[in-house]
Amino acid sequence: MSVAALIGLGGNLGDVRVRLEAAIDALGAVPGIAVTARSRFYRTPPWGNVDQPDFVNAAIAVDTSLDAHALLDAMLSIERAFGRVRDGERWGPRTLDLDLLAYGAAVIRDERLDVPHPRIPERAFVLLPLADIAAQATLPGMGRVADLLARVNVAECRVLD
Ligand code: A4P
Ligand code: MG
Repeated sequence: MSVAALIGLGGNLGDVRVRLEAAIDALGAVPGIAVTARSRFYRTPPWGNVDQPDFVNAAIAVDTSLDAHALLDAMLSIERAFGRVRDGERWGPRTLDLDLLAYGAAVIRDERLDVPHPRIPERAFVLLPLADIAAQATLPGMGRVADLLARVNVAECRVLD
């Protein structure tokens, strides 16, 4: 059985776009993960801790035979492989951040996973790329991506060509 999942990608240190492309390829190479759609790349102002460089963000859709925790493990090992350094600063600069935004229609709240990712509705940097690939998708408990996007400020976000 395969499940359609949505993954957000971001980073703001080094050549982020090249790294995001490579991370998407690496995800697609994992047995049990097939990339089915990818968004454009966006330059976005930092959210949370604003005293850091702009981010590049994107989103992909995958079909996966992995359960949600195994998918998270694959994402975390790709983050590590691409050199993310966790210095404990929440919302601080990072080379690569992969968030599991949605896993089918599942609602998961345990010590390792919060799905749908709880901060999606307040984040233009997630919703803008997500709308490229899943505008009509309904996130459990949150609503339709296009409706959520209409409620956030995207003024300072730019598509990269
Ligand atoms: N975890 C729980 N739920 C999930 C999920 N749905 N997806 C757990 C991924 N991980 C999930 O993650 C810590 C732990 O969260 C994981 O080991 C997993 O078990 P983390 O990535 O180290 O935490 P974090 O990223 O430092 O914190 P947080 O709150 O997840 O930050 P975000 O949400 O990743 O935000 N501004 C712009 N413009 N663009 C960005 O991409 N990103 C951040 C980071 C801040 N500001 C940004 C951006
Ligand atoms: Mg994260």
